[in-house]
Amino acid sequence: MERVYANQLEESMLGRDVEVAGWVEDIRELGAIVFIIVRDVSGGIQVVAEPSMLTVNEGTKVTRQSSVRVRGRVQRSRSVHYPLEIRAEALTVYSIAKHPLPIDPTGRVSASLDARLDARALDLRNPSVAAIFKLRHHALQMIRRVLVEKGFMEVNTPKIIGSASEGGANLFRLTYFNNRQAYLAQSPQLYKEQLTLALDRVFEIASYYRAEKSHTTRHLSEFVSVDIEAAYMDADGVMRVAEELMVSLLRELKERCSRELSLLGSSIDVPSPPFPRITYMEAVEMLRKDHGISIEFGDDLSDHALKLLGESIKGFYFIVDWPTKLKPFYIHERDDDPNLSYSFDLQYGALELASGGKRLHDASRLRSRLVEQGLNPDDFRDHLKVFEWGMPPHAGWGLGLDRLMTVICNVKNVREVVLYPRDTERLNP
Ligand code: AMO
Repeated sequence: MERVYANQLEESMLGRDVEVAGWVEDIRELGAIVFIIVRDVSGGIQVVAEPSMLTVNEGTKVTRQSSVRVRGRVQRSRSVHYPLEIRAEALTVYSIAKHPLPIDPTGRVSASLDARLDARALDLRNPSVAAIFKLRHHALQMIRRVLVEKGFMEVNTPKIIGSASEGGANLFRLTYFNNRQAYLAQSPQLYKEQLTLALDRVFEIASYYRAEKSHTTRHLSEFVSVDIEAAYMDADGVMRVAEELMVSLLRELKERCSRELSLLGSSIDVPSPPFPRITYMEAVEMLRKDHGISIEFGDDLSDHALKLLGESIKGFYFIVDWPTKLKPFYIHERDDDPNLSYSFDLQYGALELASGGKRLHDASRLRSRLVEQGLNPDDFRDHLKVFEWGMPPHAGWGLGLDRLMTVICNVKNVREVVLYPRDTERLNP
């Protein structure tokens, strides 16, 4: 018999025999009959059974969260929550959930985030938690679709690398390779730039690794980044790609995932491009005038400063034209003022979602910039040689998918939107 999911149960099935499979969410024994709520990934189903069906063998009774299959006839129910129910003819118990369970996945008994992450597989039986990962799944599909439509080719670059891609800090070192230092990739930066030489527009969605010492609600040791790089585009061009991607993504998620969004209490507005753009200098001036904070030219904007900016500028906006010395060696300085660069961060309020810019494509300037930033050009030999093979001008960005998902899902901590987060405190499960 064909398996039916909870969200497929419909009037036309009245009187028909069907099979459902999932976990027991609730059991209510009312004398001669038992109501069992069986839940699957798509929703809950009410099952009416005989009390004897609850006993498995040698007197063991089925418990909440056990895995079951029910065969029975679809009938109308009196429940306000479940207009249709299944009158069980057979109930198979595949495995009994051993109580006490570490958390209650119905969410009736609340648990700390740590306790939930320790029991993540079970936590995902909570419909609100599952909603986050359904949204993430749809977001990934839509991001891929939009970028492919814009002519970007999906690529996979190495995650074990021989030279740092974002400078020396925060690198995870590997000692496996004979006499050679290897690292886990912090980003696909150098590879995605090299690929524009022939493939023109590329994108990659992958995990990256940073030995982040800061224990915040937005930093992880392993995070997923959506990266793009495009030949013959400048910073404005790739900022437009980011705007169009955000608009399409949010519009479609609102249309297709309204149930998940409302479960999470998320009511994000679809922004209309162009997003506001403020320069680093304007941000510094705003912070001085409105909040009395003085920031020296070339200093980074602190968490506190970004929080204040985020209170003034709601939603998505870009901070552009950062001081060159604040940005990595590959960022192109402005033609009219080399102290500033063609760079941007995409913000959502106080939260940095993405950063990017136009890149240097001239080999000798790239080499000098490495030296200026205290890096050894010899370590970048393989990268620098590509720039002598006819490198096109190019630009790109990296978008933190996990951070974006916190905005979409209306949650504060990035760990909520990652299945098995990794940070300085957490390596398991
Ligand atoms: P950047 O270092 O700013 O830029 O990273 C890009 C985006 O990735 C996300 N991110 C993180 N998310 C969670 N935990 C972390 N530890 C973490 N680190 C970064 C952020 C950030 O905005 N190569 C450049 C991008 C480019 O220029 O194309 C880069 O890696 O959302």
